[in-house]
Amino acid sequence: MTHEIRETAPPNEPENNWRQYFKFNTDHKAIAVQYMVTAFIFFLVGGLLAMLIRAELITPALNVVDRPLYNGLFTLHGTIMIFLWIIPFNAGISNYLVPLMIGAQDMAFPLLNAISFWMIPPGGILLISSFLLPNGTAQSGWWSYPPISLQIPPGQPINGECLWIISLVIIGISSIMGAVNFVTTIFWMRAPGMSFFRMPVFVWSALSAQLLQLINLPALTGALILLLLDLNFGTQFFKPLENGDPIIYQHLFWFYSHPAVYIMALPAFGIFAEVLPAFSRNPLFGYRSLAVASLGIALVSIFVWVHHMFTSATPSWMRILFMFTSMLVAVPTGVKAFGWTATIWKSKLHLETPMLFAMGGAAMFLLGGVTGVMLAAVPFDIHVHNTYFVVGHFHYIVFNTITMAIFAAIYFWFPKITGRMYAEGWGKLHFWLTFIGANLTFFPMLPLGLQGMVRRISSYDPQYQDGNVISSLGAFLLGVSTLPFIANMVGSWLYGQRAVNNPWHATGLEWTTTSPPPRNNFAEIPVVKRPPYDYGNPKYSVIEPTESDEQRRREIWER
Ligand code: HEM
Ligand SMILES: [Cu+2]
Repeated sequence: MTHEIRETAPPNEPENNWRQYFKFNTDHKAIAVQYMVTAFIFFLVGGLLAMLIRAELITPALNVVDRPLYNGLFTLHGTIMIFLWIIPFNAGISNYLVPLMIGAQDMAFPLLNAISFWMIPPGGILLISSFLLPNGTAQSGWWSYPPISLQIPPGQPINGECLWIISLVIIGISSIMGAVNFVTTIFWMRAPGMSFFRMPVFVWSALSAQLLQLINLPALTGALILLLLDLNFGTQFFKPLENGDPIIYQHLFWFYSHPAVYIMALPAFGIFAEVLPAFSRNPLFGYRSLAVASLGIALVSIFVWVHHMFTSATPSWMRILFMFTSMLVAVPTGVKAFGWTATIWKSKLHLETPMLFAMGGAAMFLLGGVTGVMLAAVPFDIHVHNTYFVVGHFHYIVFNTITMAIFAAIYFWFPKITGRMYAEGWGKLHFWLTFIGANLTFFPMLPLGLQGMVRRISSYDPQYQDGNVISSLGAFLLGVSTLPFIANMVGSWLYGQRAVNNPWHATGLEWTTTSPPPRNNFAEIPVVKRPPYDYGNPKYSVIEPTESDEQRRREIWER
């Protein structure tokens, strides 16, 4: 695909516009960039911790860090990647796209939006600073199960565990406020003619994910506050020796944290649904089913959390019930995967960087999903629970699928966000390093887990060394892969060629406005006359707006 180049800056490009990103700003587009860049910085920190973990695991013996520090490394790695990378990045990309895609001028509550963002950096810095405490950071994994989380590190009122809890509560409140904003925006801010079944699938996915935040996140935030009371204020909600019940914590934790898995994955599915049609120049196959499947996945995912607790003395009726519901998620998920495949089937593919990342991510989701269904089977899970098989499974999802989708999104909307083109060669280099690195890192974990290597250990039996060496080398390659990405992003934003409004010839309202869009997104409120993804369908361009569309447009303009 070739794209035309614009010679001069679009008229709306503010002078020195980088300054807007360092200020308290209520423009959803600036907030979006703030979220995404902040999340990426946390991704680099989380990645650094991962490389330390992999450096320790390259040999069976304990030789790089001591055990408490190793515990801290994997605890903060997981926490950062989930709560400071994927979730805030999704808040960022959704912030950018949702108002543009539904033809709104901003989010429903711009001030609340800015406040939600500004809670993330202090939350994250607080978390990371806990490494500096005398007894170190939290050590009980990203689940923070009691009683372990109440035992180490012990002692003084300000300890790693306490900072971990406080920072997660801050981030949690930010996400709940964000969810209120997204749901309200999608329900009430759509442009004339933008009915629910004209919304792009990305908007459906964002809606489903944010509904889950709204329904499930309060359970975790509440549980964490109880945990803090147990830790520092002498209550015994979760202390087994004092009639507390640690299993209740597990339920509250997974009641949020399984849906969290889909809060992370749904926007990625939405990204695939935008990128795959654009680069195969085909309408999205089964648009309505894919849109509704987002809600279906969200709904079922509320009822599967006990599959993380099959070995927590869970009664057998409960195991069977949750085994069934967990397998049920595969149905709407399968609808999605089928839709993506059928979209690109037999079409002429344009293999630019966003498409490579989308196809790579969607393909690797196959392995992530299939290993998930395997784990949902109780007899299988009992054998591999707490082994590297689980670590392999969820990394095929969180890295190989979701992080790949995030990169697809960054490249795809980079011209829109910055008004400049990225460098294609560097993008492709980034893709291949990432794709190869990701598989080298995470594939060996599946056989290692099946052979019995347990997770969260810093030294292991020498029989597992070969797989671990491959995995560690892959992880270092992933570290290297971010270098061309960063160089490309910074260099292209500063010196890249100017981008036209719609460099990919994509459909979707965001491509009808300038790159970057003006403060209120559109020169005039659009009236939507066509379904999304009408690639190559001339029929729709002749429908004229009706009288009531015009009326509604005037109302919005005057408000
Ligand atoms: C779609 C995106 C998915 C994501 C992001 C995801 C993510 C995760 C994560 C993070 C864990 C690890 C929890 C932990 O032990 O620390 C996990 C475990 C698990 N996943 Fe998935 N998963 C996905 C899909 C699935 C599917 C489709 C199923 C089943 C139908 C599934 C079933 C399981 C099970 C049973 C476990 C627990 C294994 C154990 O701890 O023994 N997952 N998943
Ligand atoms: Cu789960």
